[in-house]
Amino acid sequence: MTAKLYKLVITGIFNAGKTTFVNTLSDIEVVNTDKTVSHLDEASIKPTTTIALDYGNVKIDDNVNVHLFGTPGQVRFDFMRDILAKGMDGFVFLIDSTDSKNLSKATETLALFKKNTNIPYILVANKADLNGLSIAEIRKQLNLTEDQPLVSCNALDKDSASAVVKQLVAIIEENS
Ligand SMILES: Nc1nc2c(ncn2[C@@H]2O[C@H](COP(=O)(O)OP(=O)(O)OP(=O)(O)O)[C@@H](O)[C@H]2O)c(=O)[nH]1
Ligand SMILES: [Mg+2]
Repeated sequence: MTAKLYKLVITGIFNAGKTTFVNTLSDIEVVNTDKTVSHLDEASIKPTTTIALDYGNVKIDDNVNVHLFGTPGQVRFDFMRDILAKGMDGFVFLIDSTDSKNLSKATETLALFKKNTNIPYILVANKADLNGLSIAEIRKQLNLTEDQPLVSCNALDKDSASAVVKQLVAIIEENS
């Protein structure tokens, strides 16, 4: 049987953990496009940021192969999200559970990405290994409906990132 091939986009706001997620999960050497952060506020958070994309690939079981495309997070690269989203089968939206002050920004970005599409997605409370907001708190603050899937993840851990992708693939397959 030929393996199924899915294109998934890993997105979210600045510093959510998108590049880390792709790097941790990929079976192949990843293409990253991180460059030095020029904006002072953001440079105080971390030195580099994705300016175009991250690309990796993972085989999640004998029958399913996944292309992983990580987007930039900075607002000025928003146009790259639309480019990377073309032809996607689903998307992972990472939320930094330790960054409570930017939850409304995450909500706005999610709304932009979901606009005019019924593509399956999964919301992820990332950095679950740190002392951030719980799933219940994020669910409440984002005003999520029952049917919106939200799971926790530690993007530094391959099993944790893999579990997220497996859940999204299950949602895609249920919907197809
Ligand atoms: N402890 C912990 N740190 C994480 C996790 N995910 C990402 N990080 C850290 O968070 C920081 C940002 O991670 P990146 O992967 O660069 O985030 P990004 O979303 O790609 O950032 P931009 O491309 O700049 O938008 C890095 O220092 C990572 O090591 C996680 O699950 N747990
Ligand atoms: Mg990145």
